[in-house]
Amino acid sequence: MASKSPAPKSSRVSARQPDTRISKAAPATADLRGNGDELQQQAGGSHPQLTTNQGIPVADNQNSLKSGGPRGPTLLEDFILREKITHFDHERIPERIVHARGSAAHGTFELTQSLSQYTTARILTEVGVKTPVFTRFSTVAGGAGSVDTPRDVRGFAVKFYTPEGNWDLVGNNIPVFFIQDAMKFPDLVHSVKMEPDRAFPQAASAHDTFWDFVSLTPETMHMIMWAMSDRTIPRSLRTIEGFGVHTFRLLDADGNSTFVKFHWRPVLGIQSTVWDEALKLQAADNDFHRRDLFEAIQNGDFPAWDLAVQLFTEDEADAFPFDHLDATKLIPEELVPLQVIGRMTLDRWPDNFFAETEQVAYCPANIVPGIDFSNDPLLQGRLFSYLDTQLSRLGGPNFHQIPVNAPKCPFANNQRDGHMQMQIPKGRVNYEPSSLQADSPRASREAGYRHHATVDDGAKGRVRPDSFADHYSQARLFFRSQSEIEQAHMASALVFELSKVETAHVREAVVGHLRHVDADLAQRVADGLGMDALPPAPEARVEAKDMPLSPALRIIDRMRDTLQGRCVGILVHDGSDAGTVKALRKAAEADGATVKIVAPKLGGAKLSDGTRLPADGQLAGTPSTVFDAVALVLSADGGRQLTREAAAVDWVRDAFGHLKAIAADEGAQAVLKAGGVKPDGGVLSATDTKAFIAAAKTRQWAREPKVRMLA
Ligand code: HDE
Repeated sequence: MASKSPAPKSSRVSARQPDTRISKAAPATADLRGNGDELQQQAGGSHPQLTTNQGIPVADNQNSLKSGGPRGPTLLEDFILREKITHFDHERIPERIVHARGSAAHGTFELTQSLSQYTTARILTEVGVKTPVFTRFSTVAGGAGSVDTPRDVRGFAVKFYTPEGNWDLVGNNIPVFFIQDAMKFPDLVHSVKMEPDRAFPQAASAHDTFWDFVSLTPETMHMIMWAMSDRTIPRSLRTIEGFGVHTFRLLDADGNSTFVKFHWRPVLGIQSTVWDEALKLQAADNDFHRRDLFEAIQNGDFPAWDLAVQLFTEDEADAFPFDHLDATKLIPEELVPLQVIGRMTLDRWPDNFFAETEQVAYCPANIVPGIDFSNDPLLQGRLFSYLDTQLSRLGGPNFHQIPVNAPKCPFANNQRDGHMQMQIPKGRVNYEPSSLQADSPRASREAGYRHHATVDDGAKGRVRPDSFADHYSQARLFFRSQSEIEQAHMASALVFELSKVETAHVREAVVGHLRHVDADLAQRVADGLGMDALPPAPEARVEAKDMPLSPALRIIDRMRDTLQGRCVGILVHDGSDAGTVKALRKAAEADGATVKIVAPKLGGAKLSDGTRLPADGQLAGTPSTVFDAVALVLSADGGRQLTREAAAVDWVRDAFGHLKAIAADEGAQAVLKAGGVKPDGGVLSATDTKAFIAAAKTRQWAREPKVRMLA
């Protein structure tokens, strides 16, 4: 097209003074040489015409339009360049103030047990129906470009596209929260985000402002116990639990209410990392969790979670020794058992990260008939916040029309216009009541959303109920319910975090609170910090009470011994024994593991039988931190060579330190020795595949005291 246009004046001028360094024959009109066609041969297939956003076909997507020959100035007239750059300039939208970094997937939810006795919600009563879902997992504190494995709470947000509208269950992987009242949320978040004057640390709670806030806000203590547990350093997104956190209501056809708490249980079971491993993963693979979820779905290894509920009446709630409206409290499973009612399976990675994962807008206020809110003051604040933040994040009131946010059932009302209106409403009626148009939408009492007729008759006031005043009993319950090893991890996590706090009085104040939680814990943390004496405990409004312990709150005991969802790395070099590699791979894959080959060069290794085994990862870029168990199959010469390769020595040192099973053959012993690996039940012969597979299904917890000084 452009070549047919007459030569612009400026070009004609420059054509008289051609740039001799490039070509004397520089054409006077737009030049299509080098328009990139020659670069694009490899893709094959048939490609649609590249156009501008106005549909104008583009002839050259490599060169801007210049006047005065190839080295002349670019013309403002170049509407193709301007449109392309302008669009690019606006490609970013504000990231979420919290939960900015996330990964998501499409899937379905299938109800297996009807709750029709308690609710009219079709999503909770129609057994066997597959409801589409979109689920986004996130870290909380870091920015969108931060890493996947900091110590942090994980968001677990599910959008159910039900036939009665979208229901968003916007939860976390921890069943309680830091604060009780929405009024404190901006303070909490400001304190944990990077400090405002220095703009660090990124994606970390280990700094003064966060612990300052904690030390002055005792209601955080229960959540702090969870945050310091291995729950916040998960192995993968596929192995986290999810919780709706707040108490919600289910409503039957007569408007009767039953309280409900929602839980997601990963079918793979819970798995966590150890802290040193989580730290090193930040260097090994920023996208560790995102990549794991992506690869699992691409491989057809679809992650799944059971949805379970805890149901209880108002009378039962009144008898609890805590307030079910307080989001810093959980309801022990031993008190109200969980009932599994369905399963969510994630089976499709989004086609486009921005369009779906970034633009998805969850809102706890998106709720369907038959489910209702409770008076939890944290929940009530959330009902306002999400829509409000999305108005600025997504630029206007029509973001519900973005495909990932739009309901999959018909929706109609008289809301009109606004930025980015994508629909073209027909007719003259955009109001109600109206009598002019037969198909204008009307409300209906039968199908419409009904609220629970809650009666609240107290006085107005900015108050916190007395029933919210016990900040330590459940913190104690959680800590004391953990296994010994988990308690040691928690104490060590507290020591790590507080060691990053520069201000002595903040460290002391936190340890003071810990005395209310558990005297032994406080002492261990004080010792770990090198304190000479225990700081005083602050006055507690309500002293901690001992509650019956809840073993269901542990995770190490509850981890499934399995290779499903786990990855085994095999380190090879030229001369590695082909039979051993083959047998290890076969055994690990038979048990459900993914196997990856690591070699000094990506081209792989020439094995003992002369075959070449390509590597999935180059040794220097594939540390053992990314695997759950490792094997080394090396010839004597290969082993000797790798003792001089720091990446190989670190490979075994870290695998050992991270409590992983290690299989090694004769040739690999030299590397084990160089890495300081001491024989134990988790260090096995590479030819004893059975023993290795058994050990690879779990971590070698008994090894931990030998490799780490835990608090
Ligand atoms: Fe959120 N939260 N939150 N939150 N939250 C947001 O909404 C907020 C809370 C949770 O993958 C924001 O669209 C307030 C508890 C998840 O897109 C914002 C309060 C729980 C996600 C917001 C809370 C959550 C968010 C930021 C206290 C667990 C990510 C961007 C009153 C039950 C959803 C956005 C996704 C996101 C506000 C407390 C979970 C600012 C005011 C408790 C999983 O609206």
